[in-house]
Amino acid sequence: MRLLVTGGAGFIGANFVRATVRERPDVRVTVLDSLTYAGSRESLADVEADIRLVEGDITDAGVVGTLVAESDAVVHFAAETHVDNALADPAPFVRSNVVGTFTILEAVRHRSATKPVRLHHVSTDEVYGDLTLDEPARFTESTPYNPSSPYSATKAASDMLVRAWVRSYGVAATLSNCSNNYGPFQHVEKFIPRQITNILTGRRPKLYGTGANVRDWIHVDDHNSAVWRVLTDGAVGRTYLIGADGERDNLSVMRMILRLMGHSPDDFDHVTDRAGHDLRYAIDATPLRDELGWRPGHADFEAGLRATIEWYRDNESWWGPIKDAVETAYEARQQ
Ligand code: NAD
Ligand code: TDX
Repeated sequence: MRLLVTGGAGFIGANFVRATVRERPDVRVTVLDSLTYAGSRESLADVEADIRLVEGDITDAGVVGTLVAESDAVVHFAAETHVDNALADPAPFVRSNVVGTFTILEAVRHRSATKPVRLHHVSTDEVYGDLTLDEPARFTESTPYNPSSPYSATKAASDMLVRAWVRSYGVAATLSNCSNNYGPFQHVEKFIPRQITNILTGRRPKLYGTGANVRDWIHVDDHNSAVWRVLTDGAVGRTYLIGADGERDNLSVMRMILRLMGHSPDDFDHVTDRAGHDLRYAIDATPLRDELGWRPGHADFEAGLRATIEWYRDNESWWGPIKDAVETAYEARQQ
């Protein structure tokens, strides 16, 4: 299989590419990534010889058309992904997430007229908006879309484009909406790596608001094994929700990080809350488990978090050069 992976130099994409090279020697991987602040060649350094890395933009119809024409399947991860950045400047989110996905869909549509191309679109549970803290409900594939932030609104728009291209043009696409990922190679702007690297650099961890907000954590390798399962066995046109029953409030995750790193449980600062901060996300992944037989391999969150802390301890050369600039930007927003 010739597989095009957009956003393969980002957090989830790089882990996906590395796992694919490791576990599927029959797959020839091409990565298309514009190497924004969130993309890093170093995340692919030890598989560089096994893949082709093309530095290019998903809104560039020329490069996208050429690469799609050379591929049997496309897994589309590329996006602007940080909610706080979207609140500060939504323009790149509209461009990359909406126009970028449109560009990929058009390339797949045109190529499919002469040769079938399979597309998998990677999306987020944030398209469903949020749940209250005290209800038992979880998101399912029939939960109405109700995005809160500029980020989730652009991801919702991209999902709608994919669904319309399936229905109107017969594009052979699947979609997945996953909960919060954690693991190695995640940018230090995100919650878990930010706190770990704050402690490692002698800064105090930062909690938005009271920390009552709940996220449904999944290890990045479990997200990626589910993406592979959907790509190989999923029904075209279907949406699969990906989650591993990992609901935890932010304060508990903060305290677990502090304990695992040998600090006292109150050794953090409360900072300005995020505007429009979604309260709770929770995924019901029953169809993925029952219909496709998928199971997560990293059900023990504490063990996964401990390994992630070790990874950041051992890989300061990967995150060290960008850490100060990220914290300076947060400080300017009093976060
Ligand atoms: P990331 O920000 O770490 O990486 C995104 C990658 O896309 C980067 O390498 C960046 O250079 C690239 N990119 C951005 N705009 C581009 C463009 N216009 N052209 C080419 N490349 C571009 O993101 P991530 O956390 O790895 O997320 C990957 C995907 O998974 C996204 O679609 C995101 O919405 C989705 N997702 C993420 C999570 C999560 O918890 N991180 C959860 C569910 C879904
Ligand atoms: O310093 C922080 N302190 C804090 O309390 C940061 C950076 C975040 N938070 C809170 C906000 C959220 O409730 O932690 C939670 C997680 O924050 P993020 O890591 O920014 O993730 P989130 O906003 O939940 O979105 C993530 O999961 C869904 C990804 O960034 C998205 O790309 C994905 O779609």
